[in-house]
Amino acid sequence: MRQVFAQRRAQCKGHRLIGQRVFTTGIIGDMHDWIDLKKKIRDWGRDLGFAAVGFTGVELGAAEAGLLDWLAAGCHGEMDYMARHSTLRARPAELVPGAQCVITCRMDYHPSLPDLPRKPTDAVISRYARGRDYHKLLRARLQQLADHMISEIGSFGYRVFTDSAPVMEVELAQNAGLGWRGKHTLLLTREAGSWFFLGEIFVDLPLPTDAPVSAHCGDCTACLDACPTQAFSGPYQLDARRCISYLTIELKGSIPVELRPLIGNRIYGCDDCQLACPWNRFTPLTREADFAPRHGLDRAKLVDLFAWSESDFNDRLAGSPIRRIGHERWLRNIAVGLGNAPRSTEVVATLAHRQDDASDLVREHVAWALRQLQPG
Ligand code: B12
Ligand code: SF4
Repeated sequence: MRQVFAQRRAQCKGHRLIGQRVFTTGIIGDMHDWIDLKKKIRDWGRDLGFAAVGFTGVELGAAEAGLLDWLAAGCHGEMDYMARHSTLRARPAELVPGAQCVITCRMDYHPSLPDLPRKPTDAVISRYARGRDYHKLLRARLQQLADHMISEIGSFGYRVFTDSAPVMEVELAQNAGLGWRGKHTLLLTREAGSWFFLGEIFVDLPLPTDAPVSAHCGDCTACLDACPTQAFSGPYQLDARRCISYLTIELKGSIPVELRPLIGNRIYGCDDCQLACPWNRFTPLTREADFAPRHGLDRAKLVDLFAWSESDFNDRLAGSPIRRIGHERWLRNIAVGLGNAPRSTEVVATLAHRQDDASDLVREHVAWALRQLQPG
């Protein structure tokens, strides 16, 4: 096989340098070789923990108009990185010149432990963030998949991504037949709902592409109806500025006062639209031990997490995606949760302990929470 692909590469029309890697273009190959390679990539992908692997071209068509409309309406809020490379995001061939195919991979993260019933004084952290940061894990696995390909066919041009570059991951995965887009905008599959991450390898190989699958949402609007902050302006249209995931993770400053009561006890991300989706009732559990909840993050109490010092936060959340928001925003989010909890001596005393915090942001949210808890 290596020899066959070496001959193919000898037929190359040109090459281009991307990072440290030579990107070859115009490889002419026998379709059977590519089909055979594609099957092997799927098998290696499965062995590496990817529940599904799909192949698509580099054209995103109408997605660019959808993205530009979304940005023009300001739905990205403070996520400047979304606006920064807007057209590049919708044009994979410009992001990685020479790329001919995108190999898109799904890794399931649904935790193996069932969720305990949560009280309003408990902290709710979204499922994807309770274990190890998926960015590093997925990236390493995608690299391993690329390494398998190199051992099989020799060097070729590629780049791996997961949530790390201007890439429209859901759109690519949808085009590659990994699932259909739910009305909550996430990718959905019959067998795994939406509890998974996506990652890609852009390659300069003319691998045959897969066909998209049909959508199976029908008239259901459970995800749209379940959103605590009414963040959907319609099916497939999310105003991120109202989404709890944005408010607790991406937003750096003060959380809009009118949205605070709607956030409840969700202190990092939000799973409600996914929890409401009927397709998520039958999802397989993750095979990755690294995604298992750490430090009891699936059952922690707000008052306990609010007591963490900055060094507790940094030590306990080393390797967790939560660490990137920093201790200040962590306290901001928990203060909102405490302000939404039922009044009790413990909750008031816990908040009062931080009413003179060095951070303006924390002080302001603590003062709001204490006002919320005033009797009468
Ligand atoms: C920015 C971002 C966010 C933002 C905005 C989310 C959003 N929906 O745009 C915020 C911070 C809110 C967010 C939240 C979450 N995110 Co996020 N996020 C991203 C990111 C970085 C970019 C998404 C993007 O391009 N948005 C821009 C808008 C324009 O895109 P869009 O919604 O896809 O818009 C299209 C549709 O509206 C469509 N459209 C318009 N009208 C119509 C009509 C029809 C009929 C159809 C079919 C389509 C359609 O056209 C638009 C353009 O194509 C991706 C990673 C990546 N690089 O792709 C992860 C990603 C989408 N997020 C992910 C996750 C897990 C989440 C959360 C579940 C995390 C959590 N538990 O808190 C929540 C879910 C919230 C939700 N319902 O979307 C996963 C989703 C995996 C999956 N199963 O799909 C991704 C892919 C990250 C990853 N690598 O795994 N996220
Ligand atoms: S993640 Fe939560 S807040 Fe965001 S759209 Fe879904 S249900 Fe609404």
